[in-house]
Amino acid sequence: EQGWPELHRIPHPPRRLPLLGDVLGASRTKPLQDSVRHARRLGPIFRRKAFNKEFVFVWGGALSADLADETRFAKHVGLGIANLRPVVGDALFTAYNHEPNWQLAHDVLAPGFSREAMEGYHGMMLDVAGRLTDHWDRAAMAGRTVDVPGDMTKLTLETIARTGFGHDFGSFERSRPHPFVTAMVGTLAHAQRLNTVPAAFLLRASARRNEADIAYLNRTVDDLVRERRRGSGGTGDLLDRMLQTAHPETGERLSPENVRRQVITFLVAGHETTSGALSFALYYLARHPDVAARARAEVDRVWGDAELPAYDQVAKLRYVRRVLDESLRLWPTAPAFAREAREDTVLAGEHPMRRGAWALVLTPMLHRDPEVWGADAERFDPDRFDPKAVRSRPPHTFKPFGTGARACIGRQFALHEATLILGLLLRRYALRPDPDYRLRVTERLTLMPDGLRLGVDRRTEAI
Ligand code: MNH
Repeated sequence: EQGWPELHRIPHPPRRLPLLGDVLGASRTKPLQDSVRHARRLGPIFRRKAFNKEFVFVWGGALSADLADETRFAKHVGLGIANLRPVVGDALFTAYNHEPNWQLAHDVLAPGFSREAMEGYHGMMLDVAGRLTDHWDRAAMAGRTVDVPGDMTKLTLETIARTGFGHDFGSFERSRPHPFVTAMVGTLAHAQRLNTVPAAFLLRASARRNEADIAYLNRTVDDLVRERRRGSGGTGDLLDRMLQTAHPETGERLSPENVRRQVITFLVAGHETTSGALSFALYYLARHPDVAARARAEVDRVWGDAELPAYDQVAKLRYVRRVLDESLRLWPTAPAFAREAREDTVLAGEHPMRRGAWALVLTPMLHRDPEVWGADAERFDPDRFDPKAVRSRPPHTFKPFGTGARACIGRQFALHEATLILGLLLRRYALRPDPDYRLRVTERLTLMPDGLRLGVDRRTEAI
């Protein structure tokens, strides 16, 4: 029963393959969307069996809100995240709650996401955005469509590399993704595969490639750190904090091995999910010209004819932010997080759990719970995030950034960057969707709209 004394009361799919559980029936490359399909049939809490283990999934609003209670539950490092431990060990994202390096790194790096720090990144974000718009201007001129996820990935990788580490990957000068991105995608896909492929020998080739990918990530980061140590330091960015800042109370510092793991973590966590969020938002903006027109009118009004927005002018794009929130509601690009019981407890007064028992919160389904979001939960509607509508919903029912002490440290960074970019793009271009495109979502732990291309035209009407 694995920590759930009344597991038998939790529904599960029909078991056609008693030994392998549900796995072989599952889509190997789209485990999340496969779970979503089960969720729709089985209800707000259900279980699946894989490799003879039971995994409990939760998505009902009331159950998920109960799991957000930090006095009884905490982050669980399992499944996809645990599979990344060989890459990034006890760095922030993958640390177990009890590992001392979590608190140390959290306290040292949190000031890197303060308002003052963010204000310092703003100018660099604008510089990187300029490389994107140069690229899109050329496409517009030539009448070529743009590769949305590809370009958003270049943008967000350059942004975190530049603001966090003073590094330039030169993504926009390349026709193919930077090898760092290829290696990163490789390790994420391998981590996902470990959950869906039933026997290690089937993964021998993938595991070998994974070793090479990890070695490449390590090498890239070691070079970057060496360069910084040789030079006179950066501008007080994340890397400076990692290398120079001692813990305010204990005086402790991050070890070189830990710095390497943190740098990889931030380069990966700091761009992959934001890239997906921007891509989904652009998909919806292109599909909903009324929404795009309203958002564009807001940008014109708030930014006026200033050539580039000031830091404060980004958070004032309230409607653009709602477009982003609504995109993250339907496609939260980090689509699940796990919670474990700190002590023996009863989930939502119904399901006893022993200390250490855990469940996976399926965010895309939590964000579609009809009891929270209404019968039209599948419909894209940014007005769901106007302040009155937000106040009318129960707490802990919108969780694209996770929850509690281990929630996303980069949330403000991602929101500032994404709102800024959407504002700049809306102001500069009209978006032309391909009428034949049907949304396909690829998975490599994170979500991304596959093959999304858009036509872009420079706007001609007066601002
Ligand atoms: Mn982010 C944790 C989603 C952008 C760095 N992030 C999380 C979690 C979610 C998440 C969900 C919690 C996972 C869990 O409970 O197991 N993050 C996102 C999304 C975006 C995002 C949807 C963009 C949109 N994240 C960013 C950016 C950075 C970043 C940008 C860095 C600049 N995230 C992190 C780190 C953690 C994290 C680091 C781990 C925090 C911790 O455990 O202390």
